[in-house]
Amino acid sequence: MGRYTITYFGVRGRCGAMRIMMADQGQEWKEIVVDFADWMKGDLKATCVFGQLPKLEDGGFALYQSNAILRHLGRNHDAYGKDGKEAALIDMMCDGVEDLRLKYVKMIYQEYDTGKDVYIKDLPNHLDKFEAVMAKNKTGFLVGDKPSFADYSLFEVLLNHLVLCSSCLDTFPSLKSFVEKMSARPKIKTFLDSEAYKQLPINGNGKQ
Ligand code: 6SG
Repeated sequence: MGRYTITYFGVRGRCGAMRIMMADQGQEWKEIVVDFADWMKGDLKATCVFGQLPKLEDGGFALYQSNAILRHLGRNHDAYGKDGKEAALIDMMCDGVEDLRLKYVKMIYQEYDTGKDVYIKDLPNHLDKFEAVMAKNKTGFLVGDKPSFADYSLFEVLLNHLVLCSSCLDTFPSLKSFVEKMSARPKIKTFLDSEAYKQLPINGNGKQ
């Protein structure tokens, strides 16, 4: 077993990107899967800084908030840019992905039946921003010339959107190529092909 432990529900949810990142960075990690009935007892919730999961343990160090966890992994595994400016741009892109992720989560959990079609129709107005950055950088990554935690977050959110709408990247060649190349990275491919990944639903309410 490696240095990391993830405590989370049995979904991809807010752990999708960090798992892909750990896999690609050659890390092994332990999963503690919490079922909802246990969670409702409240004992674990009471120990969480914001009363929520995921939790990452790095040795004896505990961390909450999925994007803080991605940043921590970025620092640990040299996936946070080569200097302060690159790091700032990576932060900016991660926050941009978070804005899209929040819209997606709201649609999935609150308005799937009534809002899915409108969401898909509006999606190009969000994806085009990432397409422009990816096309401009020309390296196949958002910032610099190797994957940062923001790339893993974008990649994972795009995989989820391809499940929602399989044609959503057809008009975005740089994003399409990004997804193909990330999917083909050997350690990512092995992880995405694993039962451990495939058996987990994307979201906690069964919608996708
Ligand atoms: C839910 O929202 O999975 N954490 C969630 N929910 C439980 O009591 N800003 C932070 C971050 O880390 C957001 C954390 C996030 O980025 S993630 C949490 O802790 C709580 O608040 C989405 C997810 N949902 C699935 C799930 C399984 C058990 C509880 C939530 C399905 C939905 C409700 C019951 C079963 Fe369910």
